[in-house]
Amino acid sequence: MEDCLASIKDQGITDFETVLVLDHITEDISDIIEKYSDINIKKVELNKEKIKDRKFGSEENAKVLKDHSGAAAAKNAGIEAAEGEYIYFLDSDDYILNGTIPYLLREAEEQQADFVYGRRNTTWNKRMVYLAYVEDHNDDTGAINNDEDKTEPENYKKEKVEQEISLAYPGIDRERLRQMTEAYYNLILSRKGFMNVTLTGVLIRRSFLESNGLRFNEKFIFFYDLGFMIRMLNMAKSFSMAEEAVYVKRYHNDPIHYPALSQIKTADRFEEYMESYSQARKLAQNNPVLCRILDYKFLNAFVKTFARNIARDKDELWRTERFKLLNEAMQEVEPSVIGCFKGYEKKIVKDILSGKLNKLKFRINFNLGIKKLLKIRKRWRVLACYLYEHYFIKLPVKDNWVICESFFGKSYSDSPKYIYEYLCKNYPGKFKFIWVINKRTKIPYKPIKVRRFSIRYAYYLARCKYYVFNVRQPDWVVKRKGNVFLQTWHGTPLKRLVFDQEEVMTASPLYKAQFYKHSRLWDYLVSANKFSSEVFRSAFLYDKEILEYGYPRNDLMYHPDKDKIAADIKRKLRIPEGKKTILYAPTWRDDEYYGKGEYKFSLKLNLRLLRKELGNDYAILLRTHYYIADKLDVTGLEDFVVNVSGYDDITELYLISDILITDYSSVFFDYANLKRPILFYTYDLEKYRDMLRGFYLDIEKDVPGPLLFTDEEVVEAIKNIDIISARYKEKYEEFYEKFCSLDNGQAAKMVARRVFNLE
Ligand code: C2G
Repeated sequence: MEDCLASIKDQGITDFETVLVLDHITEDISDIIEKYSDINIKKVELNKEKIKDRKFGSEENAKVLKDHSGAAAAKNAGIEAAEGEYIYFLDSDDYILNGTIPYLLREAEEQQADFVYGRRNTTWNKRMVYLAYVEDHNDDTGAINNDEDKTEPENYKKEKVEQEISLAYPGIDRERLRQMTEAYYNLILSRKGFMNVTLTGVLIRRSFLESNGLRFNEKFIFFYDLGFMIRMLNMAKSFSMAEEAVYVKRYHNDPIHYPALSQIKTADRFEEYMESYSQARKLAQNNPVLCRILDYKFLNAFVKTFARNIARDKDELWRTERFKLLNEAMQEVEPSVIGCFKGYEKKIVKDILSGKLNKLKFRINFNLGIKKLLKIRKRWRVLACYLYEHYFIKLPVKDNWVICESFFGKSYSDSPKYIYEYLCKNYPGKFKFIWVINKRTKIPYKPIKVRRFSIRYAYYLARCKYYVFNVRQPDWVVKRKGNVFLQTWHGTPLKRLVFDQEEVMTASPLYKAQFYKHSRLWDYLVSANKFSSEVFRSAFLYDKEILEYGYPRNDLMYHPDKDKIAADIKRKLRIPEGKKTILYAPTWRDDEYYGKGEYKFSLKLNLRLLRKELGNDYAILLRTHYYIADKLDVTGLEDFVVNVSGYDDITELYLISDILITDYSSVFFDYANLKRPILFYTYDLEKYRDMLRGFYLDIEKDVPGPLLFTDEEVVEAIKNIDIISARYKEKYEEFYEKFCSLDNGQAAKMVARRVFNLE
């Protein structure tokens, strides 16, 4: 709600009121109201008595929405309370771009319009991130996921719209006809074809609402604004669009706790949809343009969603009552709208029209099959998943098969590596191991190697009893009887995780929902310290067993021969003898990505300066996070910088480093086991902490080294590293005690024994 109110505050207008309708909320929001006192807030609380009589349509809806009056009632109460000349509805989880209201107002005044609508963009980002995006891209609409698709629908030309308007408004004068045609045409075009006839982003003249007695139908929960919109469109003498006004609609990326209305899944959404559609259709009867808009919307919902439900043999209702409902509604549809659809879609509409259920089912299934085949041709992973779901899953689970995966098969590393090596060494022959690895890597003890998403990968996922993963498993993996899933995770968290993050800004808005689903499969979760255990419980909503024994991946740092091992690694990496090494291992940035799991990274550390100042004594090991797709160019610096981004195991790199530089990566929790100096190069601290992620620690107070913001500070710190170590001695010890004291070289053993039931 803060984002919403802040966006109102930034509109640059003064003569307005904010009617805040509270639908039986339980939180105390007095602080927020006080903070935004200058936007003239008028609180309206919905009637507690009325809620008892609230009808939800079904028991299921009642479960979801109990204790609320619903969005329709809230909006109606808002209208009653509003005193201004215009009304603009803004849902408390959405916000508007700066200047939106003034743009709409200007348009309404200039056109003497009954209502004016703007554009609507959808996003899952919070406002500051969105605005930063808008600024960065020099794009005044911030068109992330823009709803718009300005292609002229075939079969629906401007002349046709004009013709129909003159039918709907007999006697309309030429100028008005031109205006209306423009308005309708824009409405149709600017909303993804005819799709989104919705109230969001519309400024309405209040006298227009009042004189027509327009209110929302409180019986509806999800599709309450359709009838309202249709009546508005039908009754308006003129309406128009303000291009620059942008309503930003936010999807919720925590649909588990806070689903948006559109994300609530209840069984009878369909019935409500149909009822709301047919009511709206009746209201639009005399207006052919509106009928077409509605019909198009309906057909689209049918071909995109409903048709599939009929074909899936899951719910009998779809083939009986719902099929009948669809058949009846389809009879009313304007034949020329059906003409807007092509090929397969047109055919299934005709099947419904003629009531041929079996033919329809066959056609849909056939089409889905073809689509899958085409996908398989393009991507093997679809085939792998298909085989997993249909065949491999039917083969028996093998009791001694273990599948290990670290960082999505990008390396042989991390805790799975150390648990695996412990098992191989101490229980030879007891297990058969499968390692997921996407490159040619030598792995000791000769496991079976498979590539992630290959057919063999799917095969072993289905057949292994044990899973040892340090990241999440693919979405399609299910838990089979007997499966034991050991999730080692990959770091003590500084950055907030999943459900502890206010908003997730990764590439997928469904992140929280997916994470929830995936983590339900885990049986054991490894944690390096008490702090992590507590975080994992809240961030992952994890309630099964936690193995709090330290990190298996840190065992190496307690190896009796660690100095000899380090010398070998240093030689292997050709680091000149006598030179000290600095490991620079930054993390990734949530908002800088090419696509899912592929992130950008621009190096902010001035390596040339570092070489000039420190080149005689030091070499730099440059290590990007495993998500980073960019290959950093170090040409010309080969004598000073070794790019170790492709090196498998970062623990081995810790061993050979005299100093660690990082930013917000969890690497410092592990590195602290060595008690060597750590520097934090946090050039984008404010953005990262306050906008992107949020932290569990107070980084300015709790970490065992200084925060540095410029290259010069980094150079100075390295030159004075002994002074810094002395200064941080006490803090370092405290930090070690809290985060590293469980590590003692035995974690792999402890974890393995517990999970694999070993003596
Ligand atoms: N890592 C690495 N090189 C880097 C950064 C990270 O090898 N330059 C490895 C380390 O093992 C590190 C792990 O990846 O511990 C996780 O990296 P983070 O930077 O902490 O980021 P993230 O993958 O988002 O994990 O609970 C921990 C969090 O999940 C963070």
